Amino acid sequence: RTAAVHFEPDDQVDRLKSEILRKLTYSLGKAPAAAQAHDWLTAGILATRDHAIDVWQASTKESYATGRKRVYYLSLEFLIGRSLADTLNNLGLTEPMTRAMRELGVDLPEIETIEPDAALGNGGLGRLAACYMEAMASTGVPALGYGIRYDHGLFKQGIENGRQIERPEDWLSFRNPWEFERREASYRIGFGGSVAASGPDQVVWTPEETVFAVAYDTPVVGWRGRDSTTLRLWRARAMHPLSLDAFNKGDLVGAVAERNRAEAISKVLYPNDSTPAGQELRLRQEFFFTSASLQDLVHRHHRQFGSLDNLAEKAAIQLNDTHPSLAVAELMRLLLDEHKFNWEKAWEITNATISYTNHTLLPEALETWPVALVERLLPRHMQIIFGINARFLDAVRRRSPDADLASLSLIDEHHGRRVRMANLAFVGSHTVNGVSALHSNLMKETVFAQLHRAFPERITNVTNGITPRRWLLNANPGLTRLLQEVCGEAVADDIGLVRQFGAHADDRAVQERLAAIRRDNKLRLAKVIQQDCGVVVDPEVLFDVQIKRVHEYKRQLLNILETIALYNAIRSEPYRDWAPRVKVFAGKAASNYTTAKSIINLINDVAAVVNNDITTRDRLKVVFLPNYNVSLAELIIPAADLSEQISTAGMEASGTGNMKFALNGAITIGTLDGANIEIGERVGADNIVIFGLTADEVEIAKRNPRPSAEVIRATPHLEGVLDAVAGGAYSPGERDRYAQLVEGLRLNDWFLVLRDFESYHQAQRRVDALWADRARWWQMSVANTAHCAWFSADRAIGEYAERIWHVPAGQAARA
Ligand code: DL6
Repeated sequence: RTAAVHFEPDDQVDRLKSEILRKLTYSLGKAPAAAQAHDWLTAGILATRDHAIDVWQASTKESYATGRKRVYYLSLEFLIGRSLADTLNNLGLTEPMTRAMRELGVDLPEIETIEPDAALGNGGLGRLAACYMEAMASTGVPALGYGIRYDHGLFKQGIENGRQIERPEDWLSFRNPWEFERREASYRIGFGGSVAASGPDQVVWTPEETVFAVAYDTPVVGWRGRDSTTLRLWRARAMHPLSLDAFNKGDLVGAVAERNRAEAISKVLYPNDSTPAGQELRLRQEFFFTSASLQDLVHRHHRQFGSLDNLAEKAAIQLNDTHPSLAVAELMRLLLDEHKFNWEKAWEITNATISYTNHTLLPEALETWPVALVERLLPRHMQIIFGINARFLDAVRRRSPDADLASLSLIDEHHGRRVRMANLAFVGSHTVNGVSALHSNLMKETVFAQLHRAFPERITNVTNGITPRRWLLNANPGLTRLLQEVCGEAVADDIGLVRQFGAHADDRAVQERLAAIRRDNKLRLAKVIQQDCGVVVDPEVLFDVQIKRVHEYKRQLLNILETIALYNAIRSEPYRDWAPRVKVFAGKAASNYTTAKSIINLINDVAAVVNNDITTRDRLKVVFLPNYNVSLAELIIPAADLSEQISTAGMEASGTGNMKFALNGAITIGTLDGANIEIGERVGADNIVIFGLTADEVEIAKRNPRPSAEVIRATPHLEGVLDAVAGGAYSPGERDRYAQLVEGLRLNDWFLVLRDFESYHQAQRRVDALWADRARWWQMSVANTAHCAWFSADRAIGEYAERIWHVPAGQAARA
């Protein structure tokens, strides 16, 4: 198939100009002379969207005409970021649009920066979902992504006096020009009420409360505009938005009470990462979007094929983590109660249609809900879950009488009765995957050990991937140009071609080009650092970067403590040839996560001391960039020399930032955790800096913890660093600010910050030495870029398509 952009290049600019002007005039009602920057942006988006629609409609028409199997990707989070630059790039319209805007007196790159980030996610899990929507569009896998259209995405982070403060995010304040409201696609979502038998094997659920889910659709165009997927996000609306009765009686609050309660469901994204929120509203959100999505896909399937018997042949439902686990019970309900299947057939269809991705093994992040709450909110679903559990445990008991039924059960009886959402998803799915090789193995050995024994074929691995369009082509145009010169233009179509870059690792000219490209990227970042942190940094120094959610297991604390040790060392030997560095941090902490917020505070306090110290001025700077989001990542990653991936081994399921950095040529300093291991395998042990305990050693260390005092005694400099922090050396205005943080480490080094300190410190000295030998550094950088194409989301989607969904990828299928 040819791209949707089919007019001649010479006509393109004129045509786009007139399209923009038409949008400005007739959609926004603005004359060019009166148009503000955001008007031009909206007109540009609307003009671009028209091109996206051409692709979208062709894709949809084709997938209906051929009756191809479709993927339904259910995710509570889609961390999209900005869309204009990406869409233009995928449509091949970046250049003509830039020229068209220029001829209209508008600087496209400048107005692109005022597009708000769609931050409908917390971190890796949500960003992965966004990458996969684009990769499915790029590889021709027909797909719909289902989620929630939150009015307010992830909070905006401000830093005041070194502390994180949260402000509401408001991405819809200038409306969202990408989306289409689909009033006709609205479904009733019930909560509460009662369940009654209405005949033999027939059950009727009468909810006490009903809200509407209304669909909002956005096209996601793939590379070269060949195909498009659809992102369908649900907004909650009240059945009765206004009670006139109450209003007429003067009860203004009561008049809109139902509306407020209903709309609260899609009001805000929960700002938690790796910790389940206990609130009832969260469970309402989960059921709301799951039910709407399943009703929608069942309805569409029925309309297209006239029967649900072949649902599994034509639909693959992927659960992105356990948030949509209720899909298992909801699909059963729809099949049993609305389509009158018997239990066995309904279960066969459900199991053959659903698959589940696990994204964390952290016990505190594994979702469970009190049985009493589920029973009150979703009485019919609770019955179905009990029904699934009884049949499942019976079957296991028959097969293996000595099986550990208590840990297999969908109900945890230990902490009050709670529904284990991971067990529900596992039992209801035909395939369950982890997101890196290590993580998938750990699933089999730890959290899912018993379930794995019961279903030894069910767990598989699909290592995560990232879209090279956003994270290389768009984010790093300098490197992309170089790669195209060296590996051929086609590298944009086939990222695998970057492996040819490896042959040029020793080429001096290539190394010089790389250094110049990196320097330009660092200059761009340095400007933002100066603007946002008031700190001047030199683009010649090593940019050492840790950007991600702030969490104890990700160990920003290890990084900042080692930074203090380095600071002390530089101060005591100022004339040694230290590798000058800037330590760049960015990341948000969940609003209720006190320790993570304290770590942010500490980083900023250390920055204040270090950056004002004349002795270390040219050697060390520390900056914390506020409000980390997708757009900031796009700026920072191409400017990084060193990528910090230092989680406690066994705790980071995969990581995806690690892949973005490596593909852009940064060197990883990291533990043998998540996908770091696979990055190491691909780039080679000489081109990555590994330190710390392995996952197995971490397990042993946790079972036989060494007293912290002993570890500290055995670790040079650590005592001094901890004493200084605890004693207020970095918080002179509030001396005991970090007393608890340090005391916590001394009492229980759960994340092995102290245990891994020395190994990390030594690894950083290896980095110093490598940086001093710049030719070696650029060799390593080339090797990283050349061997990381495997981390493309296209590869990951190819694996899902072939091994889990059994959908042929479009281009191959049509060839
Ligand atoms: O799989 C995407 C991403 C991984 O790369 C990270 O390693 C992992 O921490 C993250 N998991 C979550 C889990 N949250 N919950 N629940 O965000 O997934």
